[in-house]
Amino acid sequence: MSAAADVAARATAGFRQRYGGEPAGRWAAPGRVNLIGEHTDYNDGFVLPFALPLRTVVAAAVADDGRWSVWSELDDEPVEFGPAEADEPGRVDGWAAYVAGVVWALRAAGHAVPGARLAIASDVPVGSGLSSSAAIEAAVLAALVELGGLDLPADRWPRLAQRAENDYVGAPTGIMDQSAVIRGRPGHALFLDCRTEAVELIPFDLGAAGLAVLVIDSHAPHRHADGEYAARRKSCERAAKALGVAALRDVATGDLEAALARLDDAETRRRVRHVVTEDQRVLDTVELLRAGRIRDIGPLLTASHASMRDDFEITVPEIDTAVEAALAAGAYGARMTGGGFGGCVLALVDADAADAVAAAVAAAYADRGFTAPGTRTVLPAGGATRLD
Ligand code: GAF
Repeated sequence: MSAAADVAARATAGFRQRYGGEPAGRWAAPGRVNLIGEHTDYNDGFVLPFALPLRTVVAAAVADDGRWSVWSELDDEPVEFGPAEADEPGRVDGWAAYVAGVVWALRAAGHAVPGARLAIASDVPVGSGLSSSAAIEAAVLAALVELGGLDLPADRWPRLAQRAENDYVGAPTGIMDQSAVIRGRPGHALFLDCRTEAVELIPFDLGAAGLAVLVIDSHAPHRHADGEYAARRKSCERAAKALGVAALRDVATGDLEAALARLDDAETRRRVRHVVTEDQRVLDTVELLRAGRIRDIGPLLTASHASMRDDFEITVPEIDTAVEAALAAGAYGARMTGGGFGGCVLALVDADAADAVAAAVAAAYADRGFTAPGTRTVLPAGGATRLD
């Protein structure tokens, strides 16, 4: 059985075991990596993520009592909640908060959400920075929209799922992850303008170019990731205010030096420099990909990493070690992907060199006494969908 079929079978088996009977359908949403454009989304800037072939599957059916019951492989017993808990952000916590958050966001937008029984299985690793939470949000959203016959076109799902995360769960994230896992398409990276939500699918045919993206899970524990993320976001918002712009996206690359000269503390200058240069690197990467020059994006990926390490200060030793080892082993470029303080690194490599690069990273980890990394090659996959 393929990995995708296996996770779907696990969701169905979970449904039958917990609730009895058959689900009305199964809906899936993937994890994501971000090729480039980190911490630019909440600055109204540009990102270039793609959906992963790792998926979360929800097997679901309407519940006539108007309540929600949700089981996942992460727990033995289902979590249950009704409209009262769903309408009060924070009342449901843990992984089930992402489900309650979607119910809340739908109801807050005026939709008549049907009660439902849901069973969730997933191949998206939790805590690796591959957006396991956005995958849950998107799969549950797809299920509830269809079960309830709700009038909600898919291009409005990312903002709604983001509200679930921001306002119900309480994580001040941007719109990248939800967009990637909903709007991603096979063979393409998703070039997203986070201000307008305009999307362009950029062909990213690694196989035809003899290339691979190696995703290296640093297995580094997330250290204070939530607080540090919120602090970075606040710092960017303060800087935008000080510069008299709506968001840092409005600082043009050519105006960066003048803008930096107007800021009086060095840390804020570093934060602003990261965001403004990172937006430009996304645009440059898109230009190269449009021209079919995939290998040439390598230096931009590596420059993005240096900017996250030195200016945004969101990397950790395990992450920097993975990047350095991958580059030393011949990767065209490598960078941390996601919010930071752990999570994954991606490296652009020749397909036939992927194993050697993975082995070099593992050896560097062993030398430094780090927990062994996880490695896998990935291709861009499709976004949230109904399976059957
Ligand atoms: C996390 C957030 F959820 C995204 O919105 C984004 O800000 C990312 O970190 C950093 O680019 O994944």
